Amino acid sequence: MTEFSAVKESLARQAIELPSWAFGNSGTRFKVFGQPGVPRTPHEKIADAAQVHAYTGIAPTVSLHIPWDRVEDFTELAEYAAEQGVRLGTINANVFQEDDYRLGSVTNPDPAVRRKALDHLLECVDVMDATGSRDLKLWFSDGTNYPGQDDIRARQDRLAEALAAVYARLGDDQRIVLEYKLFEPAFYTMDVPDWGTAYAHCLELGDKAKVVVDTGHHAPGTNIEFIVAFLLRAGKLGAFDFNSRFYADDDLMAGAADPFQLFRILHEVVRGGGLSAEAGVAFMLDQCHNIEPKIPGQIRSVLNVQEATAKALLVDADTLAEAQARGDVLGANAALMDAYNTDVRPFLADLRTEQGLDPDPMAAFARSGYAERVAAERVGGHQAGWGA
Ligand code: LRH
Ligand code: MN
Ligand code: MN
Repeated sequence: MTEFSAVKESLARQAIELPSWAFGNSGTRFKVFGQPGVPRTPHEKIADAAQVHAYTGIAPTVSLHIPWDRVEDFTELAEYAAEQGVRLGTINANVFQEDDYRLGSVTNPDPAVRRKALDHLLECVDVMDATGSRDLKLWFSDGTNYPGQDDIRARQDRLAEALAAVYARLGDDQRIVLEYKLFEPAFYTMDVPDWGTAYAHCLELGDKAKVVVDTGHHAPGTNIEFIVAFLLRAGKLGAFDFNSRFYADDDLMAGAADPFQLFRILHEVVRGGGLSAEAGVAFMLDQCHNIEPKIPGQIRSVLNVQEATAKALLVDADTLAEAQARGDVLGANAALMDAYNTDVRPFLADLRTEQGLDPDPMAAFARSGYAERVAAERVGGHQAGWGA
């Protein structure tokens, strides 16, 4: 078994990006449950995200969603984030919440709607220039509900055209990260339904286009770690949207539904060198906390990803490779399971103490009184913009 001390350095460098929308009220299409103290502004979402970083030490950036987080002055928002001890990260474009997008955004049959959607994507690159963000995350709700509704090929052409226009606008250090999703809101075809489609478009675009793996966006039973291994090997894994699912795109806390799957994914990340800065993989959460308190929900999720990463780093790569080379099926499987079955929580608690953090972030946040304070100060918090 790999020594704990050997994994410390990698863990200390780990960074998990938080979604601003996880801090606002959210729900299903049946009900949004309001919670006391939820943020009313992008600034307040950032202040809440900074709490997660303060107690875990590994969540230094916040991802924005435009227009949910639109402000007059993004440079000022970036400065505010820095004052709170965090940075602004990925910019998520939103071309899925206007009546005009009923039949799609960049793949809409109407050129005027396509132009409007493209203008929004280009505006998001302007935002990135102001915030210093590297990545533009593109997820399209585009698709069709009925056979024959629109021409599948033509929609691919329109998609490729829009992506090329955004790609041409990117600065040298900026990237497109393209997210796929099997279904929803479209139920017959999605225009980017799977990693193969996303990968093909990214290949055509070039080096600054990579694929996003949102763990909730696959058919049940899909081997996500295979996709991760493939994309990393091809240099095309750009980012994760981590969350858990039992049924569809549930957006539950990462590692809650299937911690073993999260471990298997992170094992492939470690195996493929995906934790290194050079790999350029962004590790993000994409979650909504509909019934649980939001800041603790984010802290728990970050800790779940950290635990899975620690276990993945504990895999004895030599023992595993030797067993694989011998064709020792059970030995190889045992090498993996030994690491998964290790309780890393005491080790991570020690690591936090060494870093000057409280060993128990959940308890420390609860003791801090922050939740009570913002509940008293903030009245009329906003829905995150998702669900309902
Ligand atoms: C789509 C998605 C995408 C959106 C987010 C709110 O289901 O995963 O990443 O930006 O949810
Ligand atoms: Mn997502
Ligand atoms: Mn999703």
